[in-house]
Amino acid sequence: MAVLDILEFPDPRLRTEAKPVAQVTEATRTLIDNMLETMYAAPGIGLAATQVNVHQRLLVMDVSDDKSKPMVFINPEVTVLDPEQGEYDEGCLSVPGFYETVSRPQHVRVSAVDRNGEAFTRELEGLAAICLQHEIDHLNGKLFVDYLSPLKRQRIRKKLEKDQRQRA
Ligand code: QAP
Ligand code: CO
Repeated sequence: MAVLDILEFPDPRLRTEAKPVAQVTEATRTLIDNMLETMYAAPGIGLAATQVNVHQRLLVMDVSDDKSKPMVFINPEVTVLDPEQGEYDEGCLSVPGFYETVSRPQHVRVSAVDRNGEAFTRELEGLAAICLQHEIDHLNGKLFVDYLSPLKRQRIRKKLEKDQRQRA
């Protein structure tokens, strides 16, 4: 297994729309394992393939307290079950050091394919529902900073560009 490099805002590759996974193969499972290792190493609770510069519709999450419940969603499709929105202070491994309040539906149903290529459907609530929607946004080239005011987004961009220049 391997820890992968994570793209950081405002890298334009984060704006790529990911393509559906046509077939779940050994290579897909290796990517999933590497994404889980990358997420746990960070540490984070969710990671989309887009963030590791793989533009396939695939994401991993683990919102359990003891990091014992990895979840994998391939070609996920979400239906909102309760349109009531809740606020949560979201962060993102591609926007390190920043947490801002975002509103999203708190109760969704997701249909997806698992690591064995089997279709499944489940309902998610609370943080899991929020995290899933955040990760699906990545697959559509969208970031949580897109929900903030242009001024806040600009401030975050300037700070991260500076950090990235200092590291280069
Ligand atoms: C997405 O984000 C998420 O800034 C997953 O310095 C987060 O795992 C959805 C992280 C919150 C909903 C609520 C962020 C790690 C991890 C940072 C993450 C950082 C180190 C973010
Ligand atoms: Co993110």
